[in-house]
Amino acid sequence: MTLKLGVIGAGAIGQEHIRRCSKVLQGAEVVAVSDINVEGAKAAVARLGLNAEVYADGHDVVNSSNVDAVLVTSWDPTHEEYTLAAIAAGKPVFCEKPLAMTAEGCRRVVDAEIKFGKRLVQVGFMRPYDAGYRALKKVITDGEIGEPLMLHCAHRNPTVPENYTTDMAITNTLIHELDVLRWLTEDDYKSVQVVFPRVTSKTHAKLKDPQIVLFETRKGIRIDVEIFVNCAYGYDIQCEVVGEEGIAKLPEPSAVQMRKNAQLSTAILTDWKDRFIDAYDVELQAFINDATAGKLTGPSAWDGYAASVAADACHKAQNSGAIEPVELPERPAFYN
Ligand code: NAD
Ligand code: NAI
Ligand code: ISE
Repeated sequence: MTLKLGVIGAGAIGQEHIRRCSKVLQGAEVVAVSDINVEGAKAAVARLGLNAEVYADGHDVVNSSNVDAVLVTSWDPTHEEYTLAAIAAGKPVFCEKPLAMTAEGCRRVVDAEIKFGKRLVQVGFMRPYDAGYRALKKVITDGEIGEPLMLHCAHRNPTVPENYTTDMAITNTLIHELDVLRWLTEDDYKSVQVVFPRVTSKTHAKLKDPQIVLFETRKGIRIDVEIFVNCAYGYDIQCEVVGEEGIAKLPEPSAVQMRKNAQLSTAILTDWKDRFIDAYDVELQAFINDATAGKLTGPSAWDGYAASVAADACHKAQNSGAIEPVELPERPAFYN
């Protein structure tokens, strides 16, 4: 059986996901695409030579009788609306992160899914599908470094556009760590503080960059994450886990080592599309397989909610400068 996909949002990642679902992965076909920039959507469909209907309104994609499942790859503030629409239509939906702009919005999705009575939502948290993060997690769960005590992480982008603001460092960027570090440590956040170092001259008036986010988890692990989205030199994701008996570090992406002009060098990637290219393939193949089988197993609406509860506390901490509590309610049995 071929799963017929409708995609809402044909920007950077929308086009990437349309390409991989059409040309790389098995068992799916993109039959409908929409974008508020309709000409952009038409151009994306034409470039890939697809036989897909282009709609001006995302709700027409969700409600098309030809569409079995939906990918939401439009701007962050649109995710909640389209995900709720897919649930109302009873269709599986892969929603890029964040699931919604606030925990309250994510909770509406969780409540709608529980009311529907079956999991329909997978959130686009791809890092748990990344081979490097999986290897790092195995070292921890095998007990090779003892109990984790501290994590030192960095999320660096070379540059961001003018419309990227201080709060987006949390909802658009840190949200990946907010999810993957819960998964990695099998723990939840207890409190958070945000510290602003000297500001880089490469940023603009509406973005304080870099930021340091400090967490304490329920088990007492201390985590520091540097978010630096105008770091200039590359796209660089770091995660070091300090345990009782040793230290484990996220592997670097493989790159050829060069000896040339009296230099020893390895290239650093510059684009998120390349850094997690395999993980995006794996997460979406899982979604296609699971949606076809009628049982989703990937990052859930609850995971999206848990990350947003922490994100809300980070926003509060950005503004107060204080240590703010992260209060995640108990997980409903539906998600066990
Ligand atoms: P983008 O700006 O390149 O693309 C977004 C597209 O959505 C644009 O083409 C825009 O016209 C369209 N759009 C906006 N509102 C829409 C609406 N209501 N209906 C339909 N289309 C709409 O952004 P992007 O980089 O592709 O990011 C898209 C989403 O993917 C974001 O939510 C982002 O957080 C997420 N993302 C995730 C990762 C990841 O690593 N998991 C990487 C990149 C982007
Ligand atoms: P983008 O700006 O390139 O694309 C967003 C697209 O959404 C634009 O084409 C825009 O026109 C469209 N759009 C906005 N509102 C829409 C609406 N109501 N209906 C239809 N289309 C609409 O952004 P990008 O980088 O592709 O990010 C899109 C989403 O993907 C974001 O939510 C982002 O957080 C997420 N993302 C996830 C990544 C990941 O690693 N998982 C990486 C990059 C982005
Ligand atoms: C983007 O939306 C992503 O999700 C990337 O993975 C992240 O590194 C970047 O900061 C976001 O803007």
